[in-house]
Amino acid sequence: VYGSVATPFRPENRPATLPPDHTHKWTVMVKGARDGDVTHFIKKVQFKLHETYANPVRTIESPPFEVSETGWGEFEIQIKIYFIPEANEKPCSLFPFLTLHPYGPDAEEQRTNFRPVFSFTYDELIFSEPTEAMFNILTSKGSVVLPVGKGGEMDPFSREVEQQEIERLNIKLLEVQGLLAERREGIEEKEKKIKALKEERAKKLAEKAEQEAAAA
Ligand code: SLL
Repeated sequence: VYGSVATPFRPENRPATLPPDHTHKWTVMVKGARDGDVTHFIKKVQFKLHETYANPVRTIESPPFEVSETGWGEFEIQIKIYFIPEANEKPCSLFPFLTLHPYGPDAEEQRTNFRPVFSFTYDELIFSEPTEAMFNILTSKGSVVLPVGKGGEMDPFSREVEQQEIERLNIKLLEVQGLLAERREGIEEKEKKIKALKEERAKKLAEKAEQEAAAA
């Protein structure tokens, strides 16, 4: 699970030492689903922040794999996960967008009440041809499956949530297919009209040529 949580400062508890344009504090992180241990296969995590930050490349060698900062703007964070040497794997890159501002139907309420903004993604790392050492390390920890039931705000992902997402996607897919079919029909009709007009025009031209030939 990776992503960010950002909280706007309330005017009354802004740290006095903060640069005046910093509006939010935020944390970006990489962690196991439901806080499951990932240290048996992750060696370190590198976070590359926007270049407006001092020392934008932050390398975290032990959990929690996270970086906390304050700032004023949103940007894409470049994350690189380095695996244990036994894995013999290249680092894995992720590009979450640091989200500071709420959006959606509750945005206004969230903004007025200085609520934290969560932006997290669940993903699965697949090692398709692991070294034997890596295979043993991964399997000795038991198999990793998406949990059942509700998680927290930083980690809401579960099999139910995945199923709901699949259903939402299927409904939208059907909608798109319907729209496509409609469009296709429209195009076919127009093509028929074009064909008819072209035939009519060819006929008229032929008639005109005939009349001209007769007149000559
Ligand atoms: C934007 N393209 O214009 C983005 C850049 C950069 C945010 C956002 C730095 C804080 C500091 C900070 O918040 N950078 O001064 O250290 O919105």
